Amino acid sequence: MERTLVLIKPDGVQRGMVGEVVGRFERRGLHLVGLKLMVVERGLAERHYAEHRERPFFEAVIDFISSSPVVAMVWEGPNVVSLVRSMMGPTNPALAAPGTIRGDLGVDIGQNVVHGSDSPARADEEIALFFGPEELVSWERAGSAWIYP
Ligand code: IDP
Ligand code: MG
Repeated sequence: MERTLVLIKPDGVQRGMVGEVVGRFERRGLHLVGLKLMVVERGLAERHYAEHRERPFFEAVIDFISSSPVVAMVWEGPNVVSLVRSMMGPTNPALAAPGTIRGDLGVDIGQNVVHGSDSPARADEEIALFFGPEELVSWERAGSAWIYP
């Protein structure tokens, strides 16, 4: 069973989109194993976005993700990494299809509502950055056999 890190970014929290975003993953049948509201301090932001250190937008991304609280979540399910990425839509909401989170809720490439890990290996690293093992809960969701046969 795969896991992925999802962040509802500061714009999503400030705009009252927490329930909207969480509800989409719940309705899809994904399994929630971790969730918290938190402020991302700059050190964590820089580790999280380390792959973009040389990019021109790096400072702006660090400023933005640390500017206001985020909701950090871990979701579990078969192929959950790519499934969440397809539900998010592409990085630039202007190119995201209606029906995706970014295509329905965003217009700006910086303020694009959500983050989702881009590979299972990266997901494991990002989950370890944002959550201690004691914060992740193993539980059985009622009716899960009707989602994952
Ligand atoms: P992703 O969030 O779809 O995985 P990445 O390429 O990993 O996209 O970029 C990380 C974040 O950096 C994006 O979600 C977006 O907020 C921001 N970003 C990416 N490219 C640009 C850009 O060209 N201008 C401004 N911000 C960008
Ligand atoms: Mg990325």
